[in-house]
Amino acid sequence: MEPMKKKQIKISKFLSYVLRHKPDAIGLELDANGWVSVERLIQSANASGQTLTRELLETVVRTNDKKRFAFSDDGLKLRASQGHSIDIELGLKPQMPPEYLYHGTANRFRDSILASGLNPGNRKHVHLSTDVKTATQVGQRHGKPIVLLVRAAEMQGAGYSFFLSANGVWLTDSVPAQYLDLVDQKTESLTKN
Ligand code: HQG
Repeated sequence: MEPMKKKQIKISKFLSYVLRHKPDAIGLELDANGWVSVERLIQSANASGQTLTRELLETVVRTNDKKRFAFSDDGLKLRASQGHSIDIELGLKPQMPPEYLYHGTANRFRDSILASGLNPGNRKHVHLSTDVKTATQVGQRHGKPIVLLVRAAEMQGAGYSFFLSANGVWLTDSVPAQYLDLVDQKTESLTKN
């Protein structure tokens, strides 16, 4: 990989850590909606040993493969668009989800999930994708991937809320097992839960 790309990935990981999980690791505090001042972020990053300039930050935000971070409209603040473990309020309005959404996970979690549903773990929300391919990539991060289909529109009809993050990830608080089906990835057919 080119050194420049490597540097950008390192900064993206640094930003994910600070903006989603541990701002206090570099002496920062997020506001109630997860924003941090760009100026203070740059200062704190440099003080903690992570070289960061406004230009580098703009490049990382603009070229990020999953568009993980977003500037405020005035350009003065930055936040992660989803994936937080700390208690912030993204302020998203509930939206009608597509009929089906997908969740990629590891095969070893299958029995537990089919018995007790999807819970957000350390994060604020369960993360869902609009397609099987993306879900498979998410699942691969944890081991041998499997994909679950979430009957999202049915769930929404039963009173559950869904939110669409600024970078296209669907979020919900939890998914009861009754709304899940296993996707057989060879045939992409469904195996009834
Ligand atoms: C699992 C990445 C056992 C769940 C991705 C998942 C995503 C259960 C793990 C974003 C369970 C939590 C989030 C249950 C859920 N029993 N295991 N009842 N309920 N789990 O990393 O969705 O690159 O917190 O299946 O693309 O994998 O970081 O969540 O495997 O959008 O931007 O508990 O992170 O984006 O793992 O990933 P995670 P996730 P970034």
